[in-house]
Amino acid sequence: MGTTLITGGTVVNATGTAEADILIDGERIVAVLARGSRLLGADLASSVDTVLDATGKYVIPGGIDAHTHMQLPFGGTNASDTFETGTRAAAWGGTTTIVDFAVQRTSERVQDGLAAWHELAAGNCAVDYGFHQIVGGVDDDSLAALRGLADEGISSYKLFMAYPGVFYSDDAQIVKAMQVAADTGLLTMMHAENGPAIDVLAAQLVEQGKTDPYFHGIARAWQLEEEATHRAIMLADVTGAPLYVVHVSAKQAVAQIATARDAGRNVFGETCPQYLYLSLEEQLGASGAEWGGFEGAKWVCSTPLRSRAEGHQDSMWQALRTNDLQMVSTDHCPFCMKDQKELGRGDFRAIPNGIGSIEHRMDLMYQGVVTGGLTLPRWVELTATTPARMFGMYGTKGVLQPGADGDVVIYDPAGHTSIGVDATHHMNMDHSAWEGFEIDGHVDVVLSRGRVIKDASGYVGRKGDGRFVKRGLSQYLV
Ligand code: DUC
Ligand code: ZN
Ligand code: ZN
Repeated sequence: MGTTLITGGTVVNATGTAEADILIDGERIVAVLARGSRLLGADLASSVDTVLDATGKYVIPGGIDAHTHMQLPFGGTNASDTFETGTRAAAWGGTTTIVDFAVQRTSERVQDGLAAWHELAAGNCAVDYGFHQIVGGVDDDSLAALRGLADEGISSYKLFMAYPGVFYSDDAQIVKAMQVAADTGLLTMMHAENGPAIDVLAAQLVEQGKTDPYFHGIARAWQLEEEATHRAIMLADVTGAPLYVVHVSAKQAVAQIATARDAGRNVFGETCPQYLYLSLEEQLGASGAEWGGFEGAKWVCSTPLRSRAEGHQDSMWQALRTNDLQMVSTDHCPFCMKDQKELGRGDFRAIPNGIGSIEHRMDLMYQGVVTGGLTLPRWVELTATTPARMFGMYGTKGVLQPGADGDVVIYDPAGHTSIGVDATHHMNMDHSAWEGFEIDGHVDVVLSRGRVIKDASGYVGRKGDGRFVKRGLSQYLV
């Protein structure tokens, strides 16, 4: 692998920008050298093994997508990206670390779920990967297993207030799990939607013949996200556990998080590109058919897309600016239309929930910079630095500094990216929720631990390049 000099670019960290060159030796960054420094110049460029010219481009830490679901079992099928295909798509899109969710369901053992996830990922990933643990069945056995998770480098776990009978935890189970988290330093990630109420509303809609995908979003009303978010915050408060609310989509849920933070509570929230860009209205208007027809299944995810007229998307952008929300992950959970989403033809409840975006997150969020809503450092903070801090990887990941892994993206602001199946994306999906998006900016070169894995010729890495990241505790614990 040798030494690499990335020269001529604008280095962007969460702390600011600098005209600087980056020297990588083996897998690690060894120097970030202000341009004009006497250490630089012809000598250094001629003595390294590889020089990458980043003139006119941004040099940023590799993206960290802290919410992905490769092969997630859901609704009788599995998410369509394997660790091989999904992490390769990540590499194409400038994401060099993912944190995926190992799965435990009622009556299964956490240790077995985690071991199965290690087996699925090991030797198959194009980029580095870590795991959170889904705990879908809180009982004495899983609570005991939670206590050992941090030692295995799994410093966060997810509970669901939705999906009764599958992943759902009731309030008593949530309190017990949060007490363990408060004791051990685990970060509780919460799917905050009132599942029992949703299931009643969904059944009533289907009984009325309202079976199209559009009604998925109607059943999952914002009130049920707001209520669950508030309840999660209060349960976290009473147990002393820090809380991270995943895939926030309702402006009222953001307000709950903001109020909690203003009151000094250790509460955090992420949103996803789909809640910034896509809406119920598009889902409705997708095909011209009444209620949008089955085409709308492409946009079925949970939490659901929300009404643009109600201002949820604007509220997400604002919250990212004001730090009421701290991160953007994808919740990458792809399903094909054929044989997968189609399971829910005639009953939206059977449509597997999820959108695939792992390849597009860095580009989509760069649009925030293009439109002036985000600064360059905030772009990096939302997509790499805070994920590293939040999930115990900062220092080696999420920042360009000596000692950090050589996870680096050269991003061309003058480039252009066309998104979607027709533009040949690399996710294992037969459609795209993002078809037709035209993006200013382009991921030119991607390095993972010092090795170029994507350049102008395309993906040049290998399956198995990615390593398991044993994560430490969140930096946001107090
Ligand atoms: N929640 C997720 O985080 N991902 C997929 C489905 C869901 O409900
Ligand atoms: Zn969820
Ligand atoms: Zn998810």
